[in-house]
Amino acid sequence: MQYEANTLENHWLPFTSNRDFKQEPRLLVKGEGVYYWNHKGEKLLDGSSGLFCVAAGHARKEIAEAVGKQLMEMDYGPHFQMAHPSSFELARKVAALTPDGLDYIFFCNSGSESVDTAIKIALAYHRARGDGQRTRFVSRERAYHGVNIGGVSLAGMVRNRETFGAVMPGVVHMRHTWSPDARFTRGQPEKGAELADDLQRFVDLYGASTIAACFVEPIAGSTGVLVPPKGYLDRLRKICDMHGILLVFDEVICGFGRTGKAFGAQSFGVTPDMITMAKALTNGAQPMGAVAVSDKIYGTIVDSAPEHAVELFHGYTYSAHPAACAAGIAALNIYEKEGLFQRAAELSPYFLDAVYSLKGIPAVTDIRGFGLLAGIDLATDGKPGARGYDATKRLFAAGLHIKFTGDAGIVAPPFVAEKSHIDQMIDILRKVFSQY
Ligand code: PXG
Repeated sequence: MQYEANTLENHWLPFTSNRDFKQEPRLLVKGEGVYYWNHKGEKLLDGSSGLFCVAAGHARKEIAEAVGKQLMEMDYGPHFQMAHPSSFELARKVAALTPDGLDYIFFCNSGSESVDTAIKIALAYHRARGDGQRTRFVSRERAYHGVNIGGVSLAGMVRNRETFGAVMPGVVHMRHTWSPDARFTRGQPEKGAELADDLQRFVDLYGASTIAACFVEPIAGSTGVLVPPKGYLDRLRKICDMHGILLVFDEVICGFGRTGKAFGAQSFGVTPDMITMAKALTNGAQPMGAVAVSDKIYGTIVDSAPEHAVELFHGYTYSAHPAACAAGIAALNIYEKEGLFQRAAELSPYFLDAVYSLKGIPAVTDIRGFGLLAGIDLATDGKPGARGYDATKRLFAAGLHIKFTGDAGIVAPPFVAEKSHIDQMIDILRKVFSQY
């Protein structure tokens, strides 16, 4: 196949310096296992599981076949006031993985949609209880909750917010949990649980009766893998419980084994009221997101509506798309059959040893890690993000795909990676980072 340069013009790439890209395109044309191939036929290791979604490795035949079969059987069916059986099967499988009591699954098409869906469910829940004045949301600095209006308002990344203004009113941000004192901590930092008291301060300032929900990623992924300090999530849970505030975990990256258990909620032993998820739900093979909702929230909203009435005025044309459900079922079957969450847990110490061996390279200023997820900070050079972008390109040229946000590289290998793949990834990282 020919990949002509002049065919690159019309696609406006997301989160990309389009002008620079078109000068020096990086096209991925094939994926298999832990590898990609680019348009020049060069093989690259996938050190970020695509964008943290391809947990079981690329080109899984079982998923491709299930999607193909579903499309031939029924390509599309409406989901408003009717359904197809596979969405119930997938919901049952997801609910079996979520913590006890989070048994209802609302499907959408991406992580961003799952966040905006959870915002709306939180508002609907309080309204159904006659508590409709709870419209304020608490989030956190350095959070990433997708790019839709709700998620951008919750997010704590300046570049994602500044162009779009204060679009959703009534969002306040707790401090993030990164601390210079905890640099190079492996796993959860000992100190910092008291940062959760920021939530209590908002209660004291605004009144609990105005706050609908508190959103956090158990591990803030996109902004460089900020692992929660010991006791931090427990403390958020306690403050939420004291004041009737819903706790939402955004597990779009953490979910489906990345932390060594099905969800971060289980790894950190804290159960939220809702979990947002996407990415590895289908192993990245079809676009899909979901929100797992507590029995209490589901029951309150559904039971408060008159009989025969729609209970929640929300949903998407492609909610629970049959092809996505087929991919989800096949992906979860692979995770179970191959024990991949367990494998992630078992591989984690080796992976973290390897990543932390990069400490000592002058340009590496911090490393954080948990499960099969690690963030590596590079010293800023010139403008923030310039070195991260440069590193992305150098790594790509050296045969490794790593996603950088700003100057933080996020390493998240597929769970099927062998130790030898981890070694190769670290060798390339060491070589490239040592050039700075
Ligand atoms: N919440 C979290 C915690 C995420 O990490 C989303 C929501 C949005 O998901 P969608 O499917 O709408 O993209 C995400 C997505 C990065 C990077 O550079 C992270 C994501 C996506 C793309 C790049 O770290 N996370």
